[in-house]
Amino acid sequence: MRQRTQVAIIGAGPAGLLLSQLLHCAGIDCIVLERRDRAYVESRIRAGVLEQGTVDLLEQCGVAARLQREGLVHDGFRVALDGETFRVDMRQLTGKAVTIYGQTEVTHDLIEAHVARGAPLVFEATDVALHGLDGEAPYVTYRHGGEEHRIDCDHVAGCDGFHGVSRASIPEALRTHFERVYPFGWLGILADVPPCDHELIYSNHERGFALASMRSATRSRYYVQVSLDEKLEDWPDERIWDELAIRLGDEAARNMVRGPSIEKSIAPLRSFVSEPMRYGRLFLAGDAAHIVPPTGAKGLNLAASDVGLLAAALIAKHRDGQAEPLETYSARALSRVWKAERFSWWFTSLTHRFPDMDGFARRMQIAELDYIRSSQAARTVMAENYVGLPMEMPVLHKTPLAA
Ligand code: RFL
Ligand code: PHB
Repeated sequence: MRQRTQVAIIGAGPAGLLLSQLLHCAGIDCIVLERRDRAYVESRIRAGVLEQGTVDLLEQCGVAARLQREGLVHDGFRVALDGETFRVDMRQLTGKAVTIYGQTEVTHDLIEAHVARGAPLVFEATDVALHGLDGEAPYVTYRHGGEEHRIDCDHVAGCDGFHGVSRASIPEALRTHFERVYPFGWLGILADVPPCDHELIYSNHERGFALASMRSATRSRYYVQVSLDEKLEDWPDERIWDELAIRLGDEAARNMVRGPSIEKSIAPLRSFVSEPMRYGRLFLAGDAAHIVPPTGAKGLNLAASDVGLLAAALIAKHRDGQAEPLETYSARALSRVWKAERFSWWFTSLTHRFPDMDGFARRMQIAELDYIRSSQAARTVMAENYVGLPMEMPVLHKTPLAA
């Protein structure tokens, strides 16, 4: 079957789904192709912290009703050093806050919005291949339901994550990769128990990093740093709770409610950027172009900020005939990406135990944490990055001309 659309979007993660929803609101046609089935896409447990800019984008395209009802607004977070905590008051330091709302919920709401408007969203699209990206008439081929399909389009948005086909479609000689692979991972546990604190706790402990997070008032998400050779089967729930109780400190341990895990997994940590984020008529957004370690809660938010920029640029081109925003998309996106990479790398380095860490390196961490605790200027820098640097918002509707 052969189809035509303005923008072919590869990947139905948060980046692809949000882009499609924003373009739809601006009256631009697109088709989303996703390799997995809907249940799989909706069940991946990942991010939990939304910057205000991400919430604004979701609001702008009409998918924030449940988020407004159920999201938890957090004005601050805690940082612990060997069990002693201090608070970073984001609201007081920056006037902004973050919203706790799971990536699974964001994805679910976006898919529901697509289904409700009968938008073209193809799950289980296999063998997706991109063609003619450096010319005037790009097209995408894929298999679905045992048939070959072809979509002719004006632009392709590569929103297919780190392992997708989009970045790999850019000739190797034209892309440069920058990478740090960390010598540890995060073991995450999700449980239907109330959180141990009303805010998140990021803990630097002699035994390694730990994080107390949540999805709601009755669902908790915790992480402990583990070495890369650890096996999930060596971490029964009780061992994780015991380790959390040690690393998060006495107060958190006292308030921690233990319960059976409903999800448990180990994720490696990586910093990665591929430059540029454009090749001809292909534009990359989200994890397809960059990865951050989860410490700064930036991955999903960076995907959203790329998409805000890309939507604005595609709207400028398709609706107003302006080419310049698309021409400069990669450079503008990368300038924000690198700042989030820097923050995520810094926060990871400050809070984790590195295998080669000597007494000097440990004391540097302690001194820096103590400095942040005692300096409002330092806490302001941290809070400003955590709540998110400014994002560009696309204008979805033309302002009516004054009568
Ligand atoms: P995704 O979510 O990986 O979606 C890409 C989609 O593309 C599909 N795909 C293909 N489709 C068609 N053809 C192909 N050839 C395809 N190849 C792949 C995939 O099936 C998938 O559906 O990328 P996207 O949309 O860019 O979104 C990025 C975010 O998912 C990611 O950055 C965050 O989850 C990172 N992250 C966090 N980010 C935050 O902002 N705050 C957090 O608190 C946070 N915590 C986390 C995280 C990531 C984690 N893990 C597991 C990596 C915590 C963890 C543990
Ligand atoms: C989460 O709740 O999954 C979460 C929260 C904050 C982070 C990373 C992950 O920095």
